[in-house]
Amino acid sequence: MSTLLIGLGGIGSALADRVAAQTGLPAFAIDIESAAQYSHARQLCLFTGQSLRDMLELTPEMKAWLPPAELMRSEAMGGTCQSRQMGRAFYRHAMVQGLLQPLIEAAEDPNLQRAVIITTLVGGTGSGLFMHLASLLREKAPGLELIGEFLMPPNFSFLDSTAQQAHLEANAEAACRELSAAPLFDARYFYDKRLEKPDFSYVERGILSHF
Ligand SMILES: Nc1nc2c(ncn2[C@@H]2O[C@H](COP(=O)(O)OP(=O)(O)O)[C@@H](O)[C@H]2O)c(=O)[nH]1
Ligand SMILES: [Mg+2]
Repeated sequence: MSTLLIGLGGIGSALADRVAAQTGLPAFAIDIESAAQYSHARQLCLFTGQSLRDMLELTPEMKAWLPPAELMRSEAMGGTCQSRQMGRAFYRHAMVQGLLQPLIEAAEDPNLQRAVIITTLVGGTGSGLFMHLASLLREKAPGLELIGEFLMPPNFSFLDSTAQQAHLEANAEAACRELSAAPLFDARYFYDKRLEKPDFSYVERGILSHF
């Protein structure tokens, strides 16, 4: 079956790259900035050098749903800082700038039958934009089968900060509510490991076992 892998965020991108290396499948790695060099996946970076404030000037419709607090967080920290709204802002901006065109072209290939989106639901990037990306794929390729390979909060029990843990749970819950409101995916969840460090090789093996 003709399949495209799409990794979102840092962990999703790394996993998509490793699965692509072992299967030979085409893959995209979508993240805010280029944090790593991938051997197989094509990288699409959503950060264009503009601050969130500049992005808002270019795409003012985002003001309707982007809270001012996210602007301050962005100025202080960069990235999406575990904020799903920031992930969504980067996605909207990238769409307006045409940055996702290579992915749209790959999705529109009439021979493509399936897209597998690999992401954690706990952060800001993948969790914030995966539903928007799925809607886009549905629009561009209505017959495409969509599979979600999702990492859930228990995978991150190694994080010692309670504040960070709270974000993980809230983000995953919000993402799951969106999923149940618009069930675009045949979803598979990875949640049953108590990891002592960020080693997601069991997820990689799990995804590979689905092919
Ligand atoms: N301590 C630690 N935390 C990590 C590591 N990788 C990911 N995380 C945590 O896992 C969350 C999700 O990771 P990531 O894939 O980057 O999410 P996204 O890019 O926002 O979609 C991050 O917000 C971090 O809290 C790591 O190597 N070490
Ligand atoms: Mg990240």
